[in-house]
Amino acid sequence: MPVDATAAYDPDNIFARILRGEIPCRKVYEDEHALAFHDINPQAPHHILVIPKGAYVSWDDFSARAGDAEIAGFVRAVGHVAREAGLVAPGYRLLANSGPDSHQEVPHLHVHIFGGRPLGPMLA
Ligand code: IU
Repeated sequence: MPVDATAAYDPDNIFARILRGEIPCRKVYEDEHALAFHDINPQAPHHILVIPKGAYVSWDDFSARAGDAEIAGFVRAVGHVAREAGLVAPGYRLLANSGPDSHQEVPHLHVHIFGGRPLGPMLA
C-alpha cells in the first residue's frame, strides 16, 4: 500500500529492520551513510536499492532534514554503487518514489538503480 510520505518515521518499517540486521538482505555496499542491496523483486538485470542510514521517510524528508554530510555521503554512495556495478558506460536510471502518487511502498527513503538493459522512455 502506498505510504503517506508526510507521516512520522516508522522505526519498524522493513528497511529500518534491514538496517538493524533483523531481516537479511543481499548486500551490495555499505558505508557510514548508506546501505545498498538487491531489490527482492528486480525489474531489470541490475535493480539495486540504496538507502540512507538515517531515519528518513522520503526524498522530501531527507532533503529537508538531513545534514550536508549525510546528503553528500548518500549521493556519493549511489554513484559508487552504480560505478561498481559497471553501469556507467551502458547507462542506468535512478528513481526515488516519494508519497502516494508515486506509489512509494516502503516508508524509508530508497533510491532505485536500474540497469543492464535498455530501459525505454521514462514513465510520466
Ligand atoms: P517503492 O519505490 O517504495 O515502490 O519500492 C519498494 C521496493 O522495495 C520494491 O521494488 C520492492 O521490490 C522492494 N522491496 C525489497 O527489496 N525488499 C522488501 O523486503 C520489500 C520491498 I517489503
